Amino acid sequence: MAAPISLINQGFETGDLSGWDTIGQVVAAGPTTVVTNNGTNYLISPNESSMAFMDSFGASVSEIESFFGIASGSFNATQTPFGNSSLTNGSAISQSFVASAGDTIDMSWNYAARDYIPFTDPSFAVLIAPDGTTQIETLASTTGPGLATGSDGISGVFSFAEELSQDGEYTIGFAVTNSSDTILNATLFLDDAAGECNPSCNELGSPENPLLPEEDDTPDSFDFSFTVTEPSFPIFIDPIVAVGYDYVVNSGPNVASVILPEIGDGIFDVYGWDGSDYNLFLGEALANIAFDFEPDGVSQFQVKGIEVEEMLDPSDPAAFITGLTFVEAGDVDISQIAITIDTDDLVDVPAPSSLGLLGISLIMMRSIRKKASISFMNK
Ligand SMILES: [Ca+2]
Ligand SMILES: [Ca+2]
Repeated sequence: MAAPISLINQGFETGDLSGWDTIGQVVAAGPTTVVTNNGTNYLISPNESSMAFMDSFGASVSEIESFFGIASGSFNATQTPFGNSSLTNGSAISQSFVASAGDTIDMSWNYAARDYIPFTDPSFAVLIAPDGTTQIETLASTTGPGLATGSDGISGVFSFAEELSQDGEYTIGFAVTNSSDTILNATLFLDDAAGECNPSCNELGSPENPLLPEEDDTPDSFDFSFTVTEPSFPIFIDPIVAVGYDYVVNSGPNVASVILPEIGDGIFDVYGWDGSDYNLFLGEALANIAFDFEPDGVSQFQVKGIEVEEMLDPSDPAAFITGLTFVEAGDVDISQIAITIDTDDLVDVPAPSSLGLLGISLIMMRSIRKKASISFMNK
């Protein structure tokens, strides 16, 4: 049976690092203040009473690679495509465990840089599968890759969560490193779950860390699949901006409420499906306030009323982040389909279109052509 993996001392509540292997500067700690180069203080708090506190010194990067049993140069290889300077020293922690395919592993992390750009000082998650396949993910650094905190920045609490695909012994680990030099060490905090969040808890599906569409998306529809465990807790999804959206649950529980973002005047019109079109006006929704559907929820609805002037360059990756709650728990597959306006008609009522983003670029081309023909006629 697939299940969440429980690591030994996963929450560091023994008050020490028992169950874990470490190299470099790693300790179990209670609430900890990190003072950055510019004098900012970040107070990091554990979940319950203790967490792992990693400082980026005490071992060379090649020693850390040996510690994980991975090839020399593996960490730098994740940074050089971004033009970042070489990694120098740091610390790491790991634990091996036996998993079955389908099991999940989850650790909370929070990164704080003491250094400034261009010193990137990245932090990493490492996951080594039974067949030796090694995943090295950059969690955060001052510049990216990973979450870019900026100089002296902090990431806030994230979850590193993976579904495991193999049977056998895995190793999970984390590392934090300096780049270019060996001073102004970066910090990485680990725990089994988020403690007091500083500056925020960026759980997947939160407004700060919304679910992103699946990679094989068609341009006119953003498709999301996820599991609802707490139906009344909003899950936020983030497609590219448009002027309105249709939301269609392809499978899974009905939507109980929707939370729309602060875009334009922050007032939106919500329409229900009458069996052939979105003709049922359900009411006005205000930004950041949950709009509730009927008790059974709805499997599809439409949001209109995003101002025409908010229709920016379609290549602008501005976001329309939508929060959703559901009537019950379950796996959800939902599409968010862009609505476009034909600006040639100069009407202020959005017209639904299945063309989506493609439609926006076609409309832009058409209006350019129209301008050209007007200037021809004016000659
Ligand atoms: Ca803990
Ligand atoms: Ca540094």
